Amino acid sequence: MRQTILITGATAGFGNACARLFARHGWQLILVGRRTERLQALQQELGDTVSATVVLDVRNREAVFQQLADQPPVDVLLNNAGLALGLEPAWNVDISDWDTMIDTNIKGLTYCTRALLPQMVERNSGHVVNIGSTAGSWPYPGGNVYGGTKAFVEQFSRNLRADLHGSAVRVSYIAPGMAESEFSEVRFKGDVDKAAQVYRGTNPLRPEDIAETVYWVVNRPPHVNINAIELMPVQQSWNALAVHRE
Ligand code: NDP
Ligand code: 8X3
Repeated sequence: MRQTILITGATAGFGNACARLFARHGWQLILVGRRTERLQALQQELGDTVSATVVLDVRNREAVFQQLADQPPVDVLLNNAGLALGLEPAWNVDISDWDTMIDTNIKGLTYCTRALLPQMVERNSGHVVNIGSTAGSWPYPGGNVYGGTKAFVEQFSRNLRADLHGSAVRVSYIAPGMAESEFSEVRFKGDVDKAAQVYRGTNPLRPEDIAETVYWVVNRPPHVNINAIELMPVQQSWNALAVHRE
């Protein structure tokens, strides 16, 4: 029987690349996102590998529980929907940007997990894959709440595993570094020139690289749980700790 993956944030970037890759491998897809026309276009392109498209804002708790409860059991939940907003220092940020990141990256991800986990536990089968970020482990100026939300995702993933101890349900955390997608356009609120500067002169990760990683993680034998993976473009690494001198 064909396996089913539910992908949040399927309308762009990593989620879109995952939809295409899993479709190529014969999986059934349930595609979630806010942009109806993009979901419809993807469904048209991928044909009957798409079992359903769900127009859903993951921040809306009631809608998440209502709409995901209507879906058939899934083998994989890919919690990918998320965003960064702004790169301002903490004392300058627009507080509503912090709310949006917390509501999406933390609360939305927990709602989707809570909505789908019971059927996985009941069937003693399933896999939750959470997309975090290197920003969850490695701080940078302006990363403030975005990095904080991704640190939450990592620790939440580990704690889920603790809750699921003794069951066959798997949980994995994937932390990509710099990847070219709509991410920076969203972060800089539509400023495409500023977004392009992020990737200028580099060979960043592509959404397809993340899709390959997700596909590998969920296709390990059932007795193997990949706890966490961090990946970066070769051109990205760390800098020395900052020291301010008088
Ligand atoms: P994109 O901006 O290209 O895609 C983000 C996706 O999330 C879109 O499909 C968007 O769909 C969806 N989304 C955003 N908010 C909501 C919401 N409230 N409800 C439902 N869906 C939502 O970014 P990426 O593909 O790059 O990012 C995917 C994930 O990877 C994010 O969690 C991001 O934080 C993380 N990440 C990105 C990195 C990068 O450098 N690009 C690196 C590390 C992690 P729609 O607008 O239609 O709702
Ligand atoms: C996205 C990667 O470095 O822009 O999570 O935070 S970074």
